[in-house]
Amino acid sequence: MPDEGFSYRFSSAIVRQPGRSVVRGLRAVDRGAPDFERFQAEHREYVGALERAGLKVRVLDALEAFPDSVFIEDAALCLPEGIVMLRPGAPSRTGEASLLAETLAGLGYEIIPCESDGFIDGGDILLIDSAILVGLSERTDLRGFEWLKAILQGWGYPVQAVHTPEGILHFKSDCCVLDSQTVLATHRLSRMECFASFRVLTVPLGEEAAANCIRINDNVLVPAGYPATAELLAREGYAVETVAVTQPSVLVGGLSCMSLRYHSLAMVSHKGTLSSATR
Ligand code: CIR
Repeated sequence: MPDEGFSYRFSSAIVRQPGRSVVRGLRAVDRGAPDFERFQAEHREYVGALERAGLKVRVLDALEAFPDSVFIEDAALCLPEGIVMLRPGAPSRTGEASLLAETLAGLGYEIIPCESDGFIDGGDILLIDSAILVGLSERTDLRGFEWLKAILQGWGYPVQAVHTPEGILHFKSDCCVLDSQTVLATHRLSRMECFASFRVLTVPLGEEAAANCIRINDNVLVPAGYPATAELLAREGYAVETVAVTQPSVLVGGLSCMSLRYHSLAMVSHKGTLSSATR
C-alpha cells in the first residue's frame, strides 16, 4: 500500500472530450438533454481547474459511439501499483473500457484487464489513504466487487463493500475524500459505519449535489452553485475552487467522474511508493 496522500496527490489526469452524442447520455430523471456547446465550455473550464491544481492533463478525443464516455472515471481505476480496467454496469457503456485500455497502455503501468462477469463502475470506488470503499449500487454488483477486491488486496489495500442507498447512482455521487482523515458526505451517508473512523463533514441540507467534490493536491474543486458547502470547506481551511457542472449534472455526472487522476510513473519510485515529488 502506498504512502499517505496517494488518494488525493496526483501529477496527471486523463479526460475525454464530450461528443455531440452526449445529448443522448443516460439520465436518472429526464429533464431534457444537456446542451452540447455549454457542456463543452464547462468541460474546458474543468480541464483548466485540474491544471490549476497542478495536473498535467491529456485530453482524449470524443467517442461518439459512447454518449457517456466523457465520464471516463467509470471505466478504469488508476493506482500506483497498476491500472485496473473496470466494467461499467450500464449496457450502453460496454466497450468504453476496452477503448480506453489502448490509451492507458501507453502510460507504462501494468494494465489489469477486467476478467469479471460482474459489473463495477469507478464512480463507486472511494479511495481514502487507509481504505478503499466500494459502493454496491445500481451499477456495481457483488461479483464485480469480489473480483476487484482480490486484486486490490493482493496489492495490500484494505477493501470494503458498502451499501449505496437507493436513489444514489454511484457511492461517490454523495461523498468524497478531503484528506487522509476526512471525508465530505451528504446526510444520508454521513452516519454510515464505514466512515466511523473518519472525520466527516456533512454537506448542508439542500446542497446534496455538492458532495461530489474532488481534492487534488492542495485544491478542492467544488461544483458551482452550492455556497454553503464552499463556505464550509473554506472555513475548514481547504483551498476551494468552484467549477460549473450544470450540463454534466443533467446526466447525473459530476466533478469526480470526468477525469482519471493518477501519478505519472516517474513519480512512483518503487512499487506502490510515491516519490517526494508528489507529496
Ligand atoms: C451514467 O449514467 O453512466 C452517466 N450518465 C453518468 C455517469 C456519472 N459517473 C459517475 O458519477 N461516476
